[in-house]
Amino acid sequence: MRSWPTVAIPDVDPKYSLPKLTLKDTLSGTKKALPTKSLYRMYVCGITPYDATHLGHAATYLTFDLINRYLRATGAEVRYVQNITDIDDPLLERAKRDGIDWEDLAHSQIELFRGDMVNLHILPPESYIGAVEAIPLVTEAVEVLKAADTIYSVDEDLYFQVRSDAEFGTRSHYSQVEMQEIFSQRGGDPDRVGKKDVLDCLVWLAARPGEPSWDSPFGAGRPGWHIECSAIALAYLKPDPADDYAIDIQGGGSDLIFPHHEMGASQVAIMTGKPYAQTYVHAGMVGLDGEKMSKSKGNLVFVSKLVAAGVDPMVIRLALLSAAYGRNRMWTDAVLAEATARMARLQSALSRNEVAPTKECIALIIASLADNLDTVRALKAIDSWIEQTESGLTGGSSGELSRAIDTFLGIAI
Ligand code: 5CA
Ligand code: ZN
Repeated sequence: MRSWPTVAIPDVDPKYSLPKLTLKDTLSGTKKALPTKSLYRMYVCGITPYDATHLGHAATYLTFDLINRYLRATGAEVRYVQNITDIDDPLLERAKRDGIDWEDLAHSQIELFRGDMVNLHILPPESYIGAVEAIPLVTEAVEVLKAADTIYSVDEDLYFQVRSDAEFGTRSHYSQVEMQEIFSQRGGDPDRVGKKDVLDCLVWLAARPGEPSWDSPFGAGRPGWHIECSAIALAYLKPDPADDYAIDIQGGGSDLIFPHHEMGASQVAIMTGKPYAQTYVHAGMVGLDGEKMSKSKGNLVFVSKLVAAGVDPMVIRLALLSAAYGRNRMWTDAVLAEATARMARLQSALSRNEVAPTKECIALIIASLADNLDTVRALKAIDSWIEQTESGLTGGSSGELSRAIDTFLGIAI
């Protein structure tokens, strides 16, 4: 699938040293430093193309954009892969509900998403891969799992035996009862008769009447959800045999911790013999009016609607940066109003002939981001600099600060 155009990133002045990036790791529950490397491999779960792009999606991709920007600023290369779940039950259900062709729905939503990503200055993935185009990779991955004796069939459908991975369940930290509950809420089928373990997940769904299907060595059908991401990640990130992990960063929103990322990590562990990721990063959920923003609740605020209403995408970005990425938070009119005011003050301060010293502010932005993407602290540093400038302090370089804000926070002023 075509990715979207890239955004220029200003270089970092070598006088600023960049500490190692630490990120909260879902598996260990602690902050963990990424090792210094010249190439990082990052996989982030992409959209299921309907109801794109709501502010929850935007917040999640912005989180990984900050990681991408920081690692690139260290001089490293970031091999970034994202998928599109362009065939799955929820997409088919939505297309049916709205009386449109599922492929038309997917294509129009992917196009909308691309435009939103460009507007928000989110760096594109190197590989942007749809589930449909990845079907041969999925069937190859299923063959590998089959050879490892971890696949069985129920009628014509193929299941992955999750307990074949001794570490299954250790990454998401839920009890068996919780896992079963969440599994059934998020597309799983714990009650299917014939399964060996209630949590075993579908990797190949045999063709159903009236639904799209593709030929495969296992008969006509379509991919299961979790294997889609494991297969795409391994094929496009190409793990380095010298690494102790298949990839460096695996990410998405916290709604994917279980079952999606647990199942995927188990599949990758079987396929590679290694733990999936060095760090598992999850962005918190963005909600509206006290509720998680979700397609099923229908309480969505869309990036494209805000932009069409005249909101500057950089203000949306600033608003999303104003809270800690890992926490669940609400989108309110006040959040947007605060970001609009902050942006106006920042623009006005940066346009002065004389500005307060900028070096310390830039160093603070860098140190804050290195510390688990602490954007709240980074924005506080910018606010203090604005106050100093407004109070008449001089000696700084507005060009240097605006470039650093662009490089690290992705906000072009
Ligand atoms: N296609 C799958 C992943 S393989 C999927 O979850 N698609 S999605 O369209 O539902 O979500 C796309 C991304 O946005 C995922 O990383 C998901 O975790 C994240 N996301 C969904 N809703 C929210 C929300 N309310 N707040 C923050 N992130 C969200
Ligand atoms: Zn995924």
